[in-house]
Amino acid sequence: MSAQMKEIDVDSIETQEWIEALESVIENEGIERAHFLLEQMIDKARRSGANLPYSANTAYVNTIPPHLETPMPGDQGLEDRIRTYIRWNAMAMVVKANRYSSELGGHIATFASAATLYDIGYNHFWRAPSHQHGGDLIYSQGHASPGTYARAFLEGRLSEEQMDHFRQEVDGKGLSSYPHPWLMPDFWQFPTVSMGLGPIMSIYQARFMKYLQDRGLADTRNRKVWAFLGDGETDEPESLGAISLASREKLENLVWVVNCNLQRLDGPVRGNGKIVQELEANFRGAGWKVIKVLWGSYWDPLLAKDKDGLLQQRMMEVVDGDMQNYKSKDGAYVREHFFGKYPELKAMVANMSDEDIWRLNRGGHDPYKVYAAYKLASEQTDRPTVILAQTVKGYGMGAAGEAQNRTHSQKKLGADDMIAFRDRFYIPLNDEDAAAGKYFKPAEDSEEMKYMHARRKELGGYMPARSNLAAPLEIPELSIFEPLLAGSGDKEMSTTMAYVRLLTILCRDKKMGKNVVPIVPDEARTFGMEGMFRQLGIYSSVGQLYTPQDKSEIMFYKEDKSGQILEEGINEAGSMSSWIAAATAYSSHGVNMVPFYIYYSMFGFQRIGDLAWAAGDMQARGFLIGATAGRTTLAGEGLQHQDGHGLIMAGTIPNCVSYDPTFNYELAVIVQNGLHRMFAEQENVFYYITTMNENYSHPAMPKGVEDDIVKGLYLFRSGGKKKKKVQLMGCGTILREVIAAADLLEEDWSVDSDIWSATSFNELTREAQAADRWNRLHPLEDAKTSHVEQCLKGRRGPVIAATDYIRNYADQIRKWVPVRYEVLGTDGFGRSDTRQQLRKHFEVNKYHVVIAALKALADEGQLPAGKVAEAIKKYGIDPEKINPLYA
Ligand SMILES: Cc1ncc(C[n+]2csc(CCOP(=O)(O)OP(=O)(O)O)c2C)c(N)n1
Ligand SMILES: [Mg+2]
Repeated sequence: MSAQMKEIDVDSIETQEWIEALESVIENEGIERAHFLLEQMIDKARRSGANLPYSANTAYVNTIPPHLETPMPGDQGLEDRIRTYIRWNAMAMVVKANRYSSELGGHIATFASAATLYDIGYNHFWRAPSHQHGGDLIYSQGHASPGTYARAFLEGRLSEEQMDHFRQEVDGKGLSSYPHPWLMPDFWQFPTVSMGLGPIMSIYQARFMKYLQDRGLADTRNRKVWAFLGDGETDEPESLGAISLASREKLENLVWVVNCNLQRLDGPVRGNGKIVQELEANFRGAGWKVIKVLWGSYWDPLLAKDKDGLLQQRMMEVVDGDMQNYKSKDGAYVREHFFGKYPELKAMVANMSDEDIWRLNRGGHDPYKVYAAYKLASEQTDRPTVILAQTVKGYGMGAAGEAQNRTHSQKKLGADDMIAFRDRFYIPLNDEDAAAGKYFKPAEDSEEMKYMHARRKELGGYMPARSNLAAPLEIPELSIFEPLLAGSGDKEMSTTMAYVRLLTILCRDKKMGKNVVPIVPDEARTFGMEGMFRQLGIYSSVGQLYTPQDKSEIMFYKEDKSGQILEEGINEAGSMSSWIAAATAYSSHGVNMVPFYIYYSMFGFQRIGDLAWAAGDMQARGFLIGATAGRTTLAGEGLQHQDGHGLIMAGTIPNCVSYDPTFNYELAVIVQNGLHRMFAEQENVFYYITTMNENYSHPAMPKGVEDDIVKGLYLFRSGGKKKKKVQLMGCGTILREVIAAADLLEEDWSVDSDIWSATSFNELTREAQAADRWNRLHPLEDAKTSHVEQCLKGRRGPVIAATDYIRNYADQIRKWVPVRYEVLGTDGFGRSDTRQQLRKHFEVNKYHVVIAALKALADEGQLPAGKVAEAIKKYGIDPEKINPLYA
C-alpha cells in the first residue's frame, strides 16, 4: 500500500482482513471468481448510493502476472542470437546507405526498440499463406523496414547486393525505403509509413475479412491481422478514430502492438505524463482487451517483494520524460533518481550492483513477456487486443542514440559506435569488419539458420510476401447495360441515377454480381440507392436484431448477415479503408472483389487523399464514384460541398484513371471498360468517375464512339459548313451548356460548331504526354500524334472548352490543341444558389461559351470585336462583374 493510502486508512486491521479474504479467493477459486466478487461489491456500493469514481486504468504493471504467463516454447538461446544478427544487419544497412550517400539513410532506433516484438511474431505466431491456412496479415511500422529486410536477408530471400542498395530504387536492384507494394510487389503488402493509415486500414481489413467469411466468398477463419504502431503515431486521428468499430464488431482477429518507446521524432511522446496509461484508458473504454507489457522478468523479484506497493507507486508516479532519461544514463543514475526517491526502495536494491540495476529491462525487450502477451492476444474470442509494450528507443545503440531525443533520425555511426554495438550484442565480427558494417550471416548449416528456417516452415513459409494469384473475373458485355445505352427518351435523369441502375444490373449478374461491394458513407438516400437496401441487404455481422421502422415498405432498411452493402456511417476515412481492403482482396485473400464506393465528391480526395495515394501504392482495383460533382451542379449546398477540383486531384495519382461523363451511355462504356481492365486483364489501375445530380434526358449512344469515350474525347455532333466555325468541348453537365451554346452561335451569329464530349481531360493529357515523351526519345522515327491532335486534325476554327471544374482541368491539353484554345471553368469558392445563377456567376453558362467563341474568332480576325461587345450586351452580361476567383 502506498504511503498516501496508509495515511487515509482508518482501520488497518479491517483492511487487512478484507485483503486476506480476497487473497484466499484468488488462491482457492481463481482470479475470475475474485473479479466477479469485486464487481458485485462495486455494484452493491453503487446501488447503495456510493458515488465511486470510475477509473479506466489499472496499475502500472504488466497485465499478465508472472504466474499466469504461458511458458515460451522453442530455444531462447538460439532466438536471442538470431535477433542480435538481425539487429546488426538492420543497423549496418542503414549506416552503409548513409555512407554511400548522405542523401540516403534510414532509421535505426525504431527497429532497435521493436526487434523483439517482431521476432516473437515471426518465430511463433504469424502464419504465411499455405494449404492449411490463409495467412495472417502484418501491418508493420513503416520506418522499421530495415528490420524486416535484415530478417529476409538471413532467410536468404534478399541478397547482399540488395541490402547494399537500400533506398536506391531507381536502377531496379534496391530495396524500398519503406513498405511500398508498388515498388516491391512480391514483398510488401501494406504501405504504412504515412502514420495513422496502417492502423485504420488494419481495422477495416479485419472487418472486411468477416464480411468475406459471412458472405461465403473466402475462408478467413483463424486468420489474424496484426498491426504495429508507434506510440507517437497514436496521436494521428486516423489511428484511434475507428477503434470502437473494432470492439463493436468483436474483431477478435485483430491485434495491435503499440511500441511504447515513449519517444517520437522530436522528443518524448508524453514527457509530462504516461502514454501507456492514456492509451490503456482509451482502449479499455472502447472495449478492447488491453495487455500491458511494461516490465521485463528482471523486475519480477522486486515486484514480488513490493508488499506495500511502494515500488508500484513509484512506477506510476514517474513520468515518461524521466523514464526515457533513465535509459539514456546508467545504473547509478537510476539507483539515485528512481529508487532513491524513497529510502525503502533504495534499500530494496541495496544489494544490487549498478549493472544489475541497468539490466532491469523493459517488457517489450523481454521475449518471455512478449510471448505471453501474444499468446493471450491470439486466444481472444470476442474482442480485439492491443498490446502496449514498453521499450527503449534506440535500444542497444548506447552513446550513439539510446533513449536520446535525437535518436530517431540517427544514421551516422562511426567506427567506435559500430564496435560498441558489436560488443553489446556479441556479433562475431572483427573490429575492421564491424567498423565497415559488414553484414553477418551464420553458415547455412548452423543451428541458428536451421532453427530460423524450421520456425518459418512450421508457420507456412516466409513473410512478408505479396501474392497476385486471384482468378480473373468473367466480365459481362457492354450490352448488359442496354437501358443506359438506349437513351432515356423523355425521361430526365441524373448520371447518379444511372449509376444506381448500372450497379443494380451488375449485382444481378450471375457470374460476377456477388463480387461487387457497394460502399456508402451514410449517403445512400442522397444518391437514390435506398432500393438496394432491401435487394442486397446491408452487411451486419449480427443480422438485424430489431424490427426496422419501415419494415412494411418495399425498400425497408434491411440489415443482414449476408448483406452485400457496406454502410459505413459518416466516415469517409473508414469507407475508404473498406474500399481499399476490398480493392486489394485479390492479393490479400485471393479473390477479385469489385468495390464501388460512392460519396460526395467534395469529401473524396481532399478529405482522404492520403488513403487514396496509399491505395495506388497497394495497386487497388475498384471504382470510386464522386457523386454530386461539379461546382455549379450541386446547387443550394455552397462552398464546402461544391467540388470543382476533385478531378485534378485524381489526376495526381499515377494509376488512378478518371472520367467526367455527361451521358448514361458514356458512364456505361467507362465502367464496362474499367471492369475489363481491372478484373479480366487485372491491370493495376483504379477508377475515379464523377456523377451528377442534375436531371436531363440522355441520348442513345451514337455508333462507334466507344473507343474514343475511353480515350477521353469523341465527336458528339458534327457542325455545318458555314464560313465561320468553332470547335466546342465540354464534359459533365457543362457539356449541355456547350450544346446549347452551339445552337445560339448558329442562330444568333451564324457560326457553326463541332461539339466534342471530353470524357477525360486527364486521360487525354497522359496519353499526349506519353506520345511527346516517346517522340523526344525516338527523334529518328515517325512521330506519334496524340488523340487530341488526331481528333482536331482538319477541323476548322478555334477551340473553346468549358467544364464545371477549375480551369487547370481542361487547360492541361493546351499544348496539343493546334489552334487558339479558350478555357472556361469554375475557379473560386462555391456558394449556394440555383444552377442557373451559379453558372452565371462562374461564367460557364451557354452565353459565356458563346462570348468566348466570338472573342476567339475576333482575335483571329474573323469577326470585328464590336460583335463580341454586342453579344455581351445582348445576353445581359455585366462586364464589370467581379471575377469569381476572388468573389
Ligand atoms: C503522417 C506522417 N506524419 C509524419 C511522419 C514523419 N515521421 C516518421 S517517423 C515519426 C516519429 C514516429 O514516432 P513513433 O510513432 O513513436 O514511432 P517510433 O519510431 O518511436 O517507434 C515521424 C513524425 C510520417 N511518416 N507520417
Ligand atoms: Mg515512439
